[in-house]
Amino acid sequence: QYQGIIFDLDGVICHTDAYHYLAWKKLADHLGIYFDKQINNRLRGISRMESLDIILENSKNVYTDAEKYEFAKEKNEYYRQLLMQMSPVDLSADVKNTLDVLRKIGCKLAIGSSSKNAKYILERIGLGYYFDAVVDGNEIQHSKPDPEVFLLAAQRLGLVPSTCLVVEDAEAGIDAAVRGGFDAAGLGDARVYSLAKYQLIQFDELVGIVSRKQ
Ligand code: G16
Ligand code: MG
Repeated sequence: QYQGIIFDLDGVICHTDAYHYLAWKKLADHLGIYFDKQINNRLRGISRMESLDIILENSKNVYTDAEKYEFAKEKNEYYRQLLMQMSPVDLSADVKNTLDVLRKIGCKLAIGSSSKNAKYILERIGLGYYFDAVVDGNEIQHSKPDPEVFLLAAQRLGLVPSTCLVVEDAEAGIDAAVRGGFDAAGLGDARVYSLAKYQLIQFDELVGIVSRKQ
């Protein structure tokens, strides 16, 4: 079986992807830039500044780096206001039970997230001390599709990539996993992505997948 599982956070463990959308939408409205859910899907797993560049593709203006920094800060303030309202209720019973079962059958569990807010989110939903390793956007130089975040997570677990499974909702995240030498399971938006070895309709299907692996 897989020795370790590395989970993406936004869109996998909890639904902060919806909050990212609301916060970017508020910034885009403020700047008078068109933004919709389809554009938002391109931001999954991508860093904050890279996300901003994608949003600004629809702007006629050219902004300085200092202005872009302010916009990213503004978006993060909107986002943090939404995160403040999160509590353990925002962790579904399905996700929590599955994590507990995976741990019980001997898997090491880690988070590999591009987000600089990952530790705060984990605290809000009651998983502050739960994982064996948490690697987030504060610790990496290159965000997904670069494999850095997952390679560091595997290293922290003391495991090699071929013995770990990555669980992702973003194509960029599945690309990162495959480039790093990991098998990947796709959820939500990334479920139908061809590079995902497993397609998850429900989170608890992970238990079967992990136990079946030779
Ligand atoms: C997440 C989201 C991305 C977001 C990124 C950075 O990554 O999927 O949409 O842009 O983190 O977030 P922050 O602005 O909080 O640093 P992941 O890897 O957890 O899906
Ligand atoms: Mg994600």
